[in-house]
Amino acid sequence: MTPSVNGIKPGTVTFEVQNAGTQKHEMVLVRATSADQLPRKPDGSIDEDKIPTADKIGETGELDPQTTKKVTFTMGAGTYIMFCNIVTAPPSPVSHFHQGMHMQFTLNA
Ligand SMILES: [Cu+2]
Repeated sequence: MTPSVNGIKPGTVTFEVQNAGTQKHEMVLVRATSADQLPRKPDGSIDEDKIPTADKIGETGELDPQTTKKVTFTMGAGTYIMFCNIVTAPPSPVSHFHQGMHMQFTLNA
């Protein structure tokens, strides 16, 4: 993930999310102080049900390869983690989060 978040301010923020890869991805946005503190499932993905509702900002849903989606969220000042929470199907499930598909940024008022 390579977000362009420099210079954005709290308020209404629009992300143009591009899946430049060859498999499905998504972008989930939560308020959190670090990726390490997010609740995990045994498969290495994030247990989104355990994240407080107030900290869940939004998500794109699954994006097919080579597609783009615009999503708009209302965001206050704070630290955020964006991540892909897809786990590829068995027989060899791989958590994209566990593979490092996450990125932290901060919005300063
Ligand atoms: Cu992914």
